[in-house]
Amino acid sequence: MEAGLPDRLHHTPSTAPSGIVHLGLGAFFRAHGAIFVAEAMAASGGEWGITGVSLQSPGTRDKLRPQGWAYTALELGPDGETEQVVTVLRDVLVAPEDPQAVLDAMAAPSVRIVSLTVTEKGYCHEPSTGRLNAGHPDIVHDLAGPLPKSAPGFLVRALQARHAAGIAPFTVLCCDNLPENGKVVRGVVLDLARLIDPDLATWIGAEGAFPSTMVDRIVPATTAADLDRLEALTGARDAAPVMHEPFRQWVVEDHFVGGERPDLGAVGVQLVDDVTPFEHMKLRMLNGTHSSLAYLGYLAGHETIAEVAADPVFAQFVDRLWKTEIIPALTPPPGEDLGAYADALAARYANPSIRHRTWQIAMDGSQKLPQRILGTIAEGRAAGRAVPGLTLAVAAWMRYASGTGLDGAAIEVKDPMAADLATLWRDDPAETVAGFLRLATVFPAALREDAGFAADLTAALTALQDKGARGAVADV
Ligand code: CS2
Repeated sequence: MEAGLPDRLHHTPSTAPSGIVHLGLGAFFRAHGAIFVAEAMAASGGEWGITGVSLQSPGTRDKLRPQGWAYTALELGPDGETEQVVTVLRDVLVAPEDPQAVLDAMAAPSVRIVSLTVTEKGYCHEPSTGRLNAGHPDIVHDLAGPLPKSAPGFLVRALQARHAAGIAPFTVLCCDNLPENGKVVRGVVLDLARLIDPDLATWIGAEGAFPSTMVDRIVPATTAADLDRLEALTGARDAAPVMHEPFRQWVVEDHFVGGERPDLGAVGVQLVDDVTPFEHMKLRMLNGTHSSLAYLGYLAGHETIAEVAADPVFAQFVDRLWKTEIIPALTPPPGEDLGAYADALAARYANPSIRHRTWQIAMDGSQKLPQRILGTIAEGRAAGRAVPGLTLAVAAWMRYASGTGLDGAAIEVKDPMAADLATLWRDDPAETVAGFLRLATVFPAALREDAGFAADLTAALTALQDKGARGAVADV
């Protein structure tokens, strides 16, 4: 053990005011955006320390507080591990305990950016349309009083406080895996603001900034075994470290209120005018195959993506998804070669040091499928291109969402629509498919009304039942 290592986890945080408030302080942000911001400050200065906000539970705050908000980020390479201590957090707040403290932090003049990783479901929007779901219980709550629960509620009420105090709005920097994520969050914020105060909505629309971003780094959930391994490696017991792969990418539209942002360009962030082609590439090539491998791999008995990638039947399947079903529907972003991107993804999936559970990726399928898989299927079908692999992945999601695996074992389905989805399973695959295709918040109209798609999905579901997941994958 090196002398002094444990002390690094008893950091004394800076008392300088934060420049960023981050909503949704999960492992992903701590292993991605927070590290980029820390590096940008180290490279070029600026007061960009971060106040993290947990929107649900106090766990992360309670673990990080005794460490002065410092934590270890452990990079898991195929050939070894590298650790660094990240000290960019200045404070952590827990929204349900004190929503006013969160609003006060967001309304502080020093704060120029509010970034978010609140997962797809955190925007309270309808995945198939991108509009605010005004009937969402948290939105109903947020309309009824000034202390919000939802992420859109916090954004609108904090912007309202800034407007009243004559302070410029903050830039809203969405870092979730949604297509045109800046536009989505702008849309829900304006929809909600209009319901509260139309003048506020006009001000936000005119003065605010909602750059879209593409974020990428594989960050599996930290396990108890990780905590022990890290302690053996460093001699320090970190209560809340994060685990991540070496690869990282962040593409950001350079549109910030007053041009105020950390010097992200100095640390490898790609600042672009239009992030859309990068988002499509990443959401469809990475997340689309991640979800496909998660449902099919889980049903085949594979616990992690690395295990799936090591199975030659699945390796060939994912290669086919990229080359024949996904890439043909994409426009390459400037400077990217999609074939090389696919090869790099295959290597990232195969990294044996990353234990990314299929079950973790399978979560929240109803919120993820539209942008990851269903858009590619709809465009492929409209262009007369066969998409049997992605169709099989949708069938696997339906089986997964039924709550019972192909082996008859119960599945713990985590999804905001889990209860509804569980009622859709029938003995007759055609009836199951018909029930799922009525889900207007998940399936775009083009697929709901496509009898050919219903027939292909029914055949895929039948193949899964008859041949098992691995057998059906082998026969695509
Ligand atoms: C994964 C993503 O859990 C999931 O749904 O597909 O978290 C994925 O690992 C990241 O988007 C990679 O950047």
